[in-house]
Amino acid sequence: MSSESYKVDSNNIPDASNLKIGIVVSRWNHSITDNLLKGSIALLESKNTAPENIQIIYVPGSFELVYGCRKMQKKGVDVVIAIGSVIRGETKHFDFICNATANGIKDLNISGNCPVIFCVLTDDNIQQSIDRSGGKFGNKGKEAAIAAIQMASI
Ligand code: DLZ
Repeated sequence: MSSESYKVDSNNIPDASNLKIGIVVSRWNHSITDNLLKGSIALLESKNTAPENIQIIYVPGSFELVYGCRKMQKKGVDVVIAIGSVIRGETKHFDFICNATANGIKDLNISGNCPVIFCVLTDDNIQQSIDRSGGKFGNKGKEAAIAAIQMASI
């Protein structure tokens, strides 16, 4: 049985013209994270977020997203989106990076002053990442931006 994804009614996403959004982007697998970033920005702008209200920080890899997001939470934004792409290799590095990043971002949601959205692809191969960053399974950056608007509007 496949999982039941949550379908968003795009007419039902709140207006985002008053929101300040922080986006932290990992440079590792940058062709993927660039497309995720483009998806997020396009969605935010379609909901009227002004470009000057979108702050972007780049970090070297997904492991550094937690620190970058913690910095971003202190910049007075309403919500932070963490964008990364981890692709499984031959060693356990994948598991360490994924676990540390997910747990770190979870901790920021508990202790920080604004929500942090988890837009980190954790794929077995590059094709899965391409499919989810503007390919046949859509753009998870866009979905993350929708989640960001919803969380900031709570
Ligand atoms: C080292 C590493 C590896 C092997 N793979 C990835 C990856 O697939 N995606 C990613 O975002 N980062 C990777 N990194 C880099 C780590 O996230 C981190 O930047 C370094 O270990 C330095 O702390």
